Amino acid sequence: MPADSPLLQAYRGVRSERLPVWFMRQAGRSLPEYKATRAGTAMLDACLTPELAAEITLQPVRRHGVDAAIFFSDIVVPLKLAGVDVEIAPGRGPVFGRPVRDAADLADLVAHDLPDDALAPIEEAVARTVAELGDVPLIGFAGAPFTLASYVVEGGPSKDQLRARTLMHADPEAWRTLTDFLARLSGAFLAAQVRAGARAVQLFDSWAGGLSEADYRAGALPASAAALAAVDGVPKVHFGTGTALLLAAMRDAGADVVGVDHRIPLDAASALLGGTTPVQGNIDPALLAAPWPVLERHLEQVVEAGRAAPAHVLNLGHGVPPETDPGVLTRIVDWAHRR
Ligand code: 1CP
Repeated sequence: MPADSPLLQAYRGVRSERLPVWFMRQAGRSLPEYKATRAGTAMLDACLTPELAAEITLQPVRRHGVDAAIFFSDIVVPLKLAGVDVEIAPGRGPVFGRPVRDAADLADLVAHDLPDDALAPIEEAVARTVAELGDVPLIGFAGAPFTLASYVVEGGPSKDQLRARTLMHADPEAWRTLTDFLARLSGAFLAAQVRAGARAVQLFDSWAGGLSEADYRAGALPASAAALAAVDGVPKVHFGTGTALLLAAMRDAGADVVGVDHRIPLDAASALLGGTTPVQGNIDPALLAAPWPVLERHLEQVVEAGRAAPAHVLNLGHGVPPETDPGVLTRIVDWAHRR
């Protein structure tokens, strides 16, 4: 039964014989089979074609034998489904046709909504994936409102989310309207994935580390909590980068498990969490390209530090870099499972 899978046990705080492992961005450009499947199809079209999304989700499970699949999609998919003008520019990321720069832009954005059957392609893709996965659990995901807002306000990827952080302080009411809207969409996206068979969810607040704890608690946490509250009955993981000072606040948003990047050892992270919260992470993605003995020493340190937490799911501190040799990922999975 998937209920007994090592991943779901760890997410509930129970250690099993097997150290569960999966990789953020395990589907994607590190895999030749992904590049072949995606050839000639725009990113968001692939996300919205159930056969393609299911196939791409399954590829890293077949190849690496990881303990979880993560649904192949993107954090901006619910916005696209609500009719917002957004595309994913190859090699760049999400780009919005009408960035939110003034009150009229905001009013235009939040007038969008998800039509009743808008999430049908997501549910179909998840159902197809789950039917093929057997005992391996599928993790559903969504973007946290702060990270989504950073793209919506900037119009695309940005280094330091400057415009979003300005808006948060300059016009708290507009900020609240924007993040409430994004929380509704991300919450609906998570709920659709769980309805269709996802056994856990992860909320990605990749850029939350740009906020102080006070700003995080006032300006980001409430909307993230609303998104997480949209699902029930499955473990919830909350992840960001540069979040050493935010780990407890991110747990307080309603998470069962906290994802940790490579900038803080897992024992220190666990101490900040009071020693009671399962953790996920935190292999430094840079070491994937190092010689195996160097990487293996790092893996030993990560797993050793992870013993401080009630349970540990081995993962990277952020996504798989596209140039990664996929053989290294398979080797890490074998290493974790042989322990
Ligand atoms: O395998 C998996 O992990 C599932 C697929 C997945 C996930 C979880 C994709 C596919 N995107 C995401 C989430 C996502 N998208 C996040 C949160 C996770 C993270 O921080 O890595 C973020 C910030 C985005 C936004 C985004 N979409 C970016 C980042 C841009 C930036 O600001 O630096 C990019 C490059 C994309 C496009 C994208 N999404 C996913 C893939 C495989 C790609 C590349 C598309 C391509 O050109 O092939």
